[in-house]
Amino acid sequence: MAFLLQCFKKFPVSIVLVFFVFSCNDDEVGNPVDSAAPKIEVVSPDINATFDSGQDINIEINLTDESEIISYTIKVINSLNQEEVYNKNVFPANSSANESFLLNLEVSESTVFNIEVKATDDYDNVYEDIASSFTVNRKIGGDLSLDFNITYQGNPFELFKNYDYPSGETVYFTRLSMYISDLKLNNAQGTEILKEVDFVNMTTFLENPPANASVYSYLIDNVQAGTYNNLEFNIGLNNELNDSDPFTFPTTHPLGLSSEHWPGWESYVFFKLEGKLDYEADGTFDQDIALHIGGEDTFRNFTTEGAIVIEDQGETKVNFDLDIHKIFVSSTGEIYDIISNPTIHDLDQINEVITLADNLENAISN
Ligand SMILES: [Ca+2]
Ligand SMILES: [Ca+2]
Repeated sequence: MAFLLQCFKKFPVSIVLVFFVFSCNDDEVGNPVDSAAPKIEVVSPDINATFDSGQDINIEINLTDESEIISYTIKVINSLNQEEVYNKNVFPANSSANESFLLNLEVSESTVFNIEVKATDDYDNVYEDIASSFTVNRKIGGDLSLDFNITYQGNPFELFKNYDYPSGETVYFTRLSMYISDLKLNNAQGTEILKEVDFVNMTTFLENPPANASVYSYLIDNVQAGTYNNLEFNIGLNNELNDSDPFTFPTTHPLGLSSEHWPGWESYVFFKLEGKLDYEADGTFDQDIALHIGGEDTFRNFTTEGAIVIEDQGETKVNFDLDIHKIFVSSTGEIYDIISNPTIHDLDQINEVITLADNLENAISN
């Protein structure tokens, strides 16, 4: 109002009116004729409707106002982790609007989703609320946990802890990571593919594992219930996956991790065990260790024995032992020469890589 009074003081009325029409926003002066916020009607789904994971959900919302809706935002938010699964902002400049879209949501536990709407009319009246909610139930099936009990000569394995190397040196380790691929369950009816490829980095877990045992659990949700003859996976990538170019994948994809790819070998690094070596076991660590496995045909297949039963809504564990010490000693007792080949970084070390891959195969048992 002070601004308007200024207008009247300075200019003749006719000029002020023209000035007023072009420069003074109509919702800032006089008495608003509209004091009600826009009205929101969620046509679909019904309030508190329930859906199955992976089922199409049709969402339809009508917005109306006695004047004009200048903007609205519709968000659908996962109430458990606050993730926005839908977010749209519109400037309709109309007294009504309709928003209709399809969502397909997959969840591993029963989850409430909130439809949050904010709508503003041209008198600055605002509707901002949860307009409706619905629930998505978890998929039918069970959880499968691959539990790797990681040891060094029978003791729980952890990083930054000194161990005796089989030829008398002292070692400690700083990193353990691997690719797994073609993870599947087999039975007479066929094959249930659980994971084509994944990058499993155990490093953080092994820096500070539980005191009693270093059991790393790799969890797969929503596995089709049934009785399976065995579970199968590779450590490393089959040759076809290994021909991938990391730069053609997003960095969130396991094959998009360029730091896990060796351009010189045209291969991903299937397995990384890194640390330090103390030659004389005198307390001073002298040499970096980087035992990397990769290259064509150096992936290794693991197949479990005994039936695996997946119960709907249940959790099934499959136990593996991984003895790190066995990576350095072959099944015939030959010790890996860590003094000559503490790091793998050259194409002419393929024999050492194959030795390590074979030893790794022998180090994992089910
Ligand atoms: Ca209104
Ligand atoms: Ca030393």
